[in-house]
Amino acid sequence: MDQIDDILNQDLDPTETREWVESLNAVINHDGTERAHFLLERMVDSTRRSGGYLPFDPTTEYVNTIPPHMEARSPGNAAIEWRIRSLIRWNALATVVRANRKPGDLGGHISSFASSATLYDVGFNHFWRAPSAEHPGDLVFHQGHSAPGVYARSFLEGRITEEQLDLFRMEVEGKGKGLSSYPHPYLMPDYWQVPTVSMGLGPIQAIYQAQFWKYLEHRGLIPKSDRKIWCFMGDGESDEPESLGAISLAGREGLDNLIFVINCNLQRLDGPVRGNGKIIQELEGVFRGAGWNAIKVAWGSYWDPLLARDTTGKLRQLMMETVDGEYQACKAFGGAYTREKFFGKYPETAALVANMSDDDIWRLNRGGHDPHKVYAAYHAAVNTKGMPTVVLAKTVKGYGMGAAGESQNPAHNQKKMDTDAIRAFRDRFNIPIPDDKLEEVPYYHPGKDSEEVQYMLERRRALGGSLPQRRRKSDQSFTAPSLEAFEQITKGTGEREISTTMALVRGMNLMLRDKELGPRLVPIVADEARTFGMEGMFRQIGIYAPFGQKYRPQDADQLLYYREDQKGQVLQEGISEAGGMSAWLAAATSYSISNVAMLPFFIYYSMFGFQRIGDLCWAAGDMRARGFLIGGTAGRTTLNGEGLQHEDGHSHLLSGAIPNVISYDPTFSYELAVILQDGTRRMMQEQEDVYYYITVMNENYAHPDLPKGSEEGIVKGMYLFKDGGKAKKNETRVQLLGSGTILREVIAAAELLEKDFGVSSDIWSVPSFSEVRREGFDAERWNRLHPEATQRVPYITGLLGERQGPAIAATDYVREFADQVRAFMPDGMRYTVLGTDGYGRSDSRANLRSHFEVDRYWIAHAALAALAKDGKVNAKDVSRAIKEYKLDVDKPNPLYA
Ligand SMILES: Cc1ncc(C[n+]2csc(CCOP(=O)(O)OP(=O)(O)O)c2C)c(N)n1
Ligand SMILES: [Mg+2]
Repeated sequence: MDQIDDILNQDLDPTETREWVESLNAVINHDGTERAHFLLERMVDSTRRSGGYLPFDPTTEYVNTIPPHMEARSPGNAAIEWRIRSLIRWNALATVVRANRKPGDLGGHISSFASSATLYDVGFNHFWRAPSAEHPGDLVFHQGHSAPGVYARSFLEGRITEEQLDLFRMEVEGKGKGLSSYPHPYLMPDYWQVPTVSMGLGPIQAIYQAQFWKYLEHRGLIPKSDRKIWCFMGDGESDEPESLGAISLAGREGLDNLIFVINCNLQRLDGPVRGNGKIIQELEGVFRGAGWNAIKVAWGSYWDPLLARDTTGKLRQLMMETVDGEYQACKAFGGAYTREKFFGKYPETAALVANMSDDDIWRLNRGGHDPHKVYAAYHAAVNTKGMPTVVLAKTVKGYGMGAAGESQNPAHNQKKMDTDAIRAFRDRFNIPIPDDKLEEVPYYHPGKDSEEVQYMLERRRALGGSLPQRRRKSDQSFTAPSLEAFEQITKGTGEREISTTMALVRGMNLMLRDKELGPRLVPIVADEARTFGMEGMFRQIGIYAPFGQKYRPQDADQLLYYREDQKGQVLQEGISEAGGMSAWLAAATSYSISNVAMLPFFIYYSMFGFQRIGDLCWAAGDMRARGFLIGGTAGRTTLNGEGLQHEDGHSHLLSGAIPNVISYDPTFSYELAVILQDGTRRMMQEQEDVYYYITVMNENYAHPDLPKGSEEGIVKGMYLFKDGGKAKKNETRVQLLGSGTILREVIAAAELLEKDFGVSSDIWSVPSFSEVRREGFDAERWNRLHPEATQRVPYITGLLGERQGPAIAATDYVREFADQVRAFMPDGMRYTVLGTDGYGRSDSRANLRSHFEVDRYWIAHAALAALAKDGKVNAKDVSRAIKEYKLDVDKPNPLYA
């Protein structure tokens, strides 16, 4: 940077410089700025060609990007809008302060919204369209901590009652009327559309939403429109890798339906965001470099005359030199301080404010608090073509809170205000609350017929209705294909060996053939389509490319060539699981956000799913996403050669923790078919707000036919795969349970037990230990609450109730996974769980299964050990198994190995 500054700041011949600048000004006046820009680019090109080193300077002066004479003027009534904004500010503050006076330590935030009130108001009053017959509606990602301000607006609009404001953060007591702490569609399904409070998730989702809207347009699923996505975020939030990690995609794909508004109040939770630098400049450089249109809104209108009088350029220089920590101090300490420490630095700048009072200096506002500047920026943003826009608005954290928080380091968590601070706030915003009522901090509503409310309502009517609002169901439902349509994968494969991954791809292909549903499928990959054998889809349905394929692909003469297409159906998101997941989220919530139900499949390495992008998966539940997440190459020992970082033995524990995720670990292709069919029915036909996590494996083996009548059990998560028949008297019997590929080891263990020890088995396939556990606890809870009613029998208890012997479960997941159902084992039935606890490593599947003690021998041995404990066989039999199966009893526990 120093080098750039040196080069740019050296002036060998100021007179010559002035002449050039004058010529340029002449061009600007005569032919406009675009012509001037053209000439400059030509000159830069010419210098470069002569070998000149021209460093790229990604930033511009520290002033507003839009000069005053280019500002679009707001058609609104500025005075009424100020009144409305003040009322909203007051009610937001009252909501939080009152909540904090209640028992329960409810918390809440004032200072984030205090800094962004104008940024929201201008949007609500003039830009954001609700869905209506005329328009599909914009989508706004609100900064999570600004929620009280959004509620306060809805209160004035009459959508939220005073009683509800008093139930802020009291969603249990509120029984459906409470207001959630932050935007949560799960808890307020008619209101919030997107959850944002986990920093970074809003911005990355917004980018992929914008991409997905273009995708829907290109594929002809929605008409082209000028609808926009507005994403608000904090300047501190921009440090999250998710916030900025995908911005180059938006630039590359020219997402002009996307607008970021970054509330640059220069502070985060603990203190300054860039005390020793300037966050706005930094972000400007980053976004411009990524192909965005960056609009800085640093200074409010009161600065315009000063800047106009800054003929020496000293004020601009000072603005550039001053760091954010100092800017923050100016707002904290007031006009006199600012005169001395800021303007006082140079005689020229001191002179500029010599005739102004300290109060006048204090009133020199920041751009983000000036509705005119904000309007102009938004106006430019919505009219920008071919690129996304970021509005970098400079604001004051805790604006209006005075000594109670304004520009103070601890402002973020300030939620209590004493009566003096509240009085000052009331006076500053002119709220008609009498002194004797101040103590209560009452809400203030000017009445439905007041000028303010009428104005607000008229504005919202003109923009299609109130916001936020969320659609619960899409108008169109789809009939899921019947199970017969999946015949190719419900039928056994005979001798042929395939993996469940291949079965899944076949299943998707069968669904793609469905005339109605097929076009709604959205296959999503993060550069792993070949890993999962999906490359056939490249040619067949094409890879989405917003500008089409501009080159002849290297493999063009092959059948399955790499075909990119503007109408492509596959979303290839490159090596970004967060990107793939965000795209999936956009598709999975399209039923709500665009009234176009889609059925996304995101297929990824299971290890890089819930573990790596778990917070997005959690947000997916919050958003009531519907779709399939497919954890490929799953299982700690099934993905054999890849080793510790790749071998997943726990993603099911993570997915199982998300309430509306239905998880399965199927073994056979027919199980997968039943799950796909049922999932499609629930999500696309019944429009249930659930999503599916299915693990599929890359081990090839033969698959049997769908056993008659097993469909219901598969869906419930457990069914009898092989009945050992009616147990004879004195027969030794075990119950063997398993899922995924390890079920095959379980089946083999049953043969060993029969052959070597005369022990017979009933074999249970348990495609979802997680669902079986949920049902079990649900029944148990119900029974506890209804002690005198006929008691419910948990599903698994019922299945195993009449059966004999100890039960042994083995899976390719950690023990906890199969252990989930322990509580529901019939009384007296011993339960042993084998699993793959410990770090994975690379080796053959056989060696890994031996290492983790989940192969047929270890399972047979565990069964005998359990039988011995039950007194059904002797300890000697167990020793014989150890010897015959060559089990190393001294090997370390794989958990610690
Ligand atoms: C992922 C995540 N980490 C931490 C937090 C806790 N947190 C909430 S607000 C905040 C500071 C936000 O600062 P900024 O983004 O600048 O927003 P502002 O309130 O200043 O507008 C933090 C750290 C969070 N919500 N999400
Ligand atoms: Mg901030």
